[in-house]
Amino acid sequence: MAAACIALGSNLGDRRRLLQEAVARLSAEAGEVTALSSFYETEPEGFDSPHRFLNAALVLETQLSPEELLRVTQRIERELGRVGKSSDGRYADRPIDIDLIFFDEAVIDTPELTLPHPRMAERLFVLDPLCEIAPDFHHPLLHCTVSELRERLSR
Ligand code: PH2
Ligand code: MG
Ligand code: MG
Repeated sequence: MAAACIALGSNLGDRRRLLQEAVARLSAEAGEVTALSSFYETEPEGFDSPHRFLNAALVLETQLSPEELLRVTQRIERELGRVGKSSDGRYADRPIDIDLIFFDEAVIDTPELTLPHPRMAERLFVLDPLCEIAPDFHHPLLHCTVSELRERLSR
């Protein structure tokens, strides 16, 4: 059994319902959701959009491998209306985004999957919710905890 930390975001449509539906599907199809953060209203970061995000994080206890979990999260994104990601590397509005942040202390770097998530340490919209539910989770490459990462980022 592994503990995965997952970040959720939505800035299109009924954001709260979409986040709740993503949580329900993850717990039905991928394992047991053992912690769920509050929902955080955030400004779009890294791109311009009038649509604010709701962001959240959860901890999932799972028997799946990281790659299997990725496939499940990508299928749930499609089922909840996410259309192809931007090919030019720019961010776009989306009804749902489900990102793997940690999978135990696994370090993975393949074309499909990078763990820990390579930009998590720069993102308050990931660190704030994660800090609420998993402050002591250890980053296997930065060798510090989520709450230490959160303290390094000033508002
Ligand atoms: N996700 C991004 C880029 N920018 N900004 C906010 N506030 N919340 C997000 O979830 C988010 C973002 C890429 O996935
Ligand atoms: Mg993302
Ligand atoms: Mg994503």
